[in-house]
Amino acid sequence: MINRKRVGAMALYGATLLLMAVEPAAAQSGYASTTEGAIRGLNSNLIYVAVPITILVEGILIYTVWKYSKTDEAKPTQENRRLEITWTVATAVILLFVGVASYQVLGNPYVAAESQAEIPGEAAEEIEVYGQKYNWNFVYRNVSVDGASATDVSMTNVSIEGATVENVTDEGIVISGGSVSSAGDGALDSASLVNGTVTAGAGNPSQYETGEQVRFTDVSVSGAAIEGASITDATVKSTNTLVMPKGQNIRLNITSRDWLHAFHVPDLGLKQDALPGQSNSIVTRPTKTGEYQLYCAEYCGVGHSGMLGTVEVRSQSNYDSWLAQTWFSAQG
Ligand SMILES: [Cu+2]
Repeated sequence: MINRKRVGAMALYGATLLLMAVEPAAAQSGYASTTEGAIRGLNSNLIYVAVPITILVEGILIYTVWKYSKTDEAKPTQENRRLEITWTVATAVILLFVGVASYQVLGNPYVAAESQAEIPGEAAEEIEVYGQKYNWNFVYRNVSVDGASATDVSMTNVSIEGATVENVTDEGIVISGGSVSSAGDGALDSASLVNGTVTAGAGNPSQYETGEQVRFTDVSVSGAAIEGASITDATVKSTNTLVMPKGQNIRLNITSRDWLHAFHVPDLGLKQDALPGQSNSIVTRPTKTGEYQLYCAEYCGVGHSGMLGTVEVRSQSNYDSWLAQTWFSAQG
């Protein structure tokens, strides 16, 4: 019943399975994040195992039904120790493969829930995620951006140096050029103002003439275009749109402001409970730019089905300009 060829084939199959188990990273390319790659890679590795087994078992079953369907006198089954040992060992090898492969993915820092483990590559960028009835809020802390541009900027509490007066209107003084710095929270270190309207408060001259070079302190700016902005230690916020840079490790610290929600982005392989009073982390590295659907995956009330969001994965430079534009937009 059992011969050398069969033992050889079994050993080869087992060795292949174990080889695949130790190299799950090979299946990672083409996925939208490292997390999705690890999870779907495991799934396809298990399919490589399951499909041949299914074909083998079904094949034997169909062959047996066909071959013995016309036998009038059925003979009792004889004990076959070698066959029994073969299927026991084969099953053990398969289970070992499933165990090793699964353990590697479950222990992977991009997959493990509550991961505080060291992640490969550079330090992770941290984004706070807040679930609440019925939307998602995101807070990006310690944001530093250099050389960013923004349009339609409104700011208060800024100083402007070396600007030229273009016009004086009822709204304020239209200026061009000049370097801007923030007298407020210090997040804006410097920037060039291309044009904009300023409202000069107390401490500034009351009369301005066209063509005059001016210096303002503590003024409000509206409708300005900004270039070359250097922002440090800023806090940026967004609602229902989570923006992440491609190719960077991101740690999402997920919590809730009221009760149970769950952060779920299937196409990035991300899922984590949002619990009040507790921060659950997941780490990932997006590998493809694009938009991905975010769901709340924990029934949380009448607005649950509408508790949706978008995850935008952008290139690093695109991400930086988004951070700057969003920060400037929040200053007015
Ligand atoms: Cu919810």
